[in-house]
Amino acid sequence: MDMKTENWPGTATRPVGLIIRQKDPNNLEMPFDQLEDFITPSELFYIRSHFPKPDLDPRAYRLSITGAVRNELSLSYGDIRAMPSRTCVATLECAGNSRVFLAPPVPGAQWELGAVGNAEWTGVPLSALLEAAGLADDVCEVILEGADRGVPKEEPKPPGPISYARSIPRARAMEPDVLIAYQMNGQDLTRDHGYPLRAIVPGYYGMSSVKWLTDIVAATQPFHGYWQTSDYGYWDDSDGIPVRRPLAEIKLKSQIARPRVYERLEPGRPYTILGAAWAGDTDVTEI
Ligand SMILES: Nc1nc2c(c(=O)[nH]1)N[C@H]1C(S)=C(S)[C@@H](COP(=O)(O)O)O[C@H]1N2
Ligand SMILES: [Mo]
Repeated sequence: MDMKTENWPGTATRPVGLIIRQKDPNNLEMPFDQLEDFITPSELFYIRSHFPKPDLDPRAYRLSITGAVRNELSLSYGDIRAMPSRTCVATLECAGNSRVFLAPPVPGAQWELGAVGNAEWTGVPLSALLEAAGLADDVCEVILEGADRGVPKEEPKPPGPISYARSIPRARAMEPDVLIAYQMNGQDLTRDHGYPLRAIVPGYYGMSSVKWLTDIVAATQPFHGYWQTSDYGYWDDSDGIPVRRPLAEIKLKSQIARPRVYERLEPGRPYTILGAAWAGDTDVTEI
């Protein structure tokens, strides 16, 4: 990758900060033309929150593991920090990334290219907690629930406030890189990114990486919560009769960061095009 600044004279060489799509709750996107490295600096990492961010006191905080388990657990922040940790790099992309380019227009936050980022996450593998709790044989999904609450906007919507929650399949939950994370790029999570603890589900769109995680529930039936039916769901008609399914794996995608929109290139001068490509469960082998 060629990062020489003379290739992009109109672009600030320093990060200019996140682009505001919505304030309170914070929905901020990375100016994707500022792409520099494989790892997105935390201050340029997009923020996607459905409700105002909760202010959780790590001393009072508990993470509970309930549902179809042999031993229910209630862990403190200190308990989690004392467990063996794992660090892995994972891309988060909001399923609504690039929505602004859709024709006809689709309602929702009008993200351009920047609702995506790649960070190094540190935490405890979710599988370690599930093994300690002992999943019942018939558990099919694990529900991850956050502390943030509100009434969502899209129909059909619930009659009152609900907390943000998503489920992931049991097999995915047991994968070693699925983390209950407390650090992002070597620093404790900021409140916008889920302090004190969040899930990181590599390979899945960002909606599964539940922030401000307070409850893990082992379920013996598929979970049909709001964020996998009304929102972050799609119609799958591959079997003839369309059914509503939750979005899951990130699709293969590539984006060009530079040249930026309206950037003028000088004729006859070599120019290195810079961009990024990623995929959920498959590898990007060639661009
Ligand atoms: N509790 C909670 N977790 C959440 C959300 C939320 O609104 N509340 N938003 C989800 C969505 S849609 C995305 S794309 C990612 C964004 O993570 P980030 O804000 O750290 O970039 O968080 C997910 N986790
Ligand atoms: Mo998202």
